[in-house]
Amino acid sequence: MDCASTKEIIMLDRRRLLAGTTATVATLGAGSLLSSIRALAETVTLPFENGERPMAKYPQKRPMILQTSRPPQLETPFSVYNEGVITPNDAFFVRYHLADIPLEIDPAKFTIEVKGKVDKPLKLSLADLKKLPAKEIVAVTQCSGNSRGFSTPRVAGGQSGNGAMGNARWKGVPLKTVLEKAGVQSGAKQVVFGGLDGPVSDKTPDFAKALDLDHARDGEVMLAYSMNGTDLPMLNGFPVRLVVPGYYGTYWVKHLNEITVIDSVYDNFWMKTAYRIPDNDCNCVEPGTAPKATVPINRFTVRSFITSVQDGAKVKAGETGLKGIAFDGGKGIKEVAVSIDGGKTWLPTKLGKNLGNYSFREWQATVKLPAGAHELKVRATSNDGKTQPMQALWNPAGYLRNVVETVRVTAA
Ligand SMILES: Nc1nc2c(c(=O)[nH]1)N[C@H]1C(S)=C(S)[C@@H](COP(=O)(O)O)O[C@H]1N2
Ligand SMILES: [Mo]
Repeated sequence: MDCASTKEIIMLDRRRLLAGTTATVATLGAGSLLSSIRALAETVTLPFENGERPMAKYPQKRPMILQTSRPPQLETPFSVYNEGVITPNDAFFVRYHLADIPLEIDPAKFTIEVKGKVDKPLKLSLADLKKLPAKEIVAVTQCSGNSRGFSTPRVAGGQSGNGAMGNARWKGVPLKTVLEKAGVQSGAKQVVFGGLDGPVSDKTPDFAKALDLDHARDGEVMLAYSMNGTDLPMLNGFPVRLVVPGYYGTYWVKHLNEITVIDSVYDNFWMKTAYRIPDNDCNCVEPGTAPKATVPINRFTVRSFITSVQDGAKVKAGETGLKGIAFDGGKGIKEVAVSIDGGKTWLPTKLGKNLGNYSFREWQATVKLPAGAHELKVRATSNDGKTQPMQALWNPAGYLRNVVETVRVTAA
């Protein structure tokens, strides 16, 4: 997508908007990317208290669940995960922290600065970046707050359902290559990443995240300029974002334009105060209590979902096919089991094609459901033997939710 086509999409949407079939989001100014937003008459109800959300249509997106409009936060309707293991770009969730997001970016003028403790500071254009050897990886990104709405007791923060995750094929340049080009100086400890978006008020801390130098140079962390074979959608970080396989979305800095090598541990608000988890084996605490010590959130815990049937559904008694997805923080999925009796007994499932350890892995099973009510459960185990708890673990920010999921159905 180039700049012109972004505008086309905006104009297209505005034309539809002027057609006046739906209500508009009145608080947003005219003439911007955001003015093309349409709040739709349709709503969805996420399965927790105060779960009702409007659907909204944003540029380059199909109707999505609107969490907030300033900044834009869109959740993927859960049925999308049943379409396939790759999440389509137009259904990929959107999360921002700061309302001043880029509305138009000229890819011909866009540059990424590499600076700080390097021998040779760089200013890379998009064309420069695309000349470097590229790599592809299929990887999930998931917001730390994915599924937070289910936290019991409830916690502050965006009340997301399970749709703040997505799996895409990313193409770009390993960060390692770029750091080697700049020449990291001895004594360097971390690399800090900043994007084009910023706070509306100068009291709000700008969004930036850091990775340890070894992690930044692992050859997997990459500067991605392509998502599922095409340019990144504007709202997912056009033209370049950081891809940090296996790590929570907070590190996947969008509209990445600043890479700074530092010789200390970065301690801005987003590293030192926000996005931290209890520093213990379960990264959890007794519900309602505070952890003694915390560490920055890092790798995903192992999760799995049933996607082919929704909670509360009526199904035909007898043989039924079940299907879903599983993923973890990068070891890969060893097995997925399902239960049709609320977790008393477990049945094996067949895993789908392996797209790599960072991807969603499809699973399928055929089960026999006698007439009556059933509690279906799904539980994944990763290649390092980690599995999902039967009872949800709790932490004050509602992160890392990976309880065994339950889908109640009635067979008749
Ligand atoms: N520039 C920028 N990058 C960002 C953020 C942001 O607010 N600004 N949010 C992060 C968070 S918390 C998440 S979960 C992911 C979401 O990526 P997506 O919007 O492409 O789904 O982007 C990350 N990168
Ligand atoms: Mo996030």
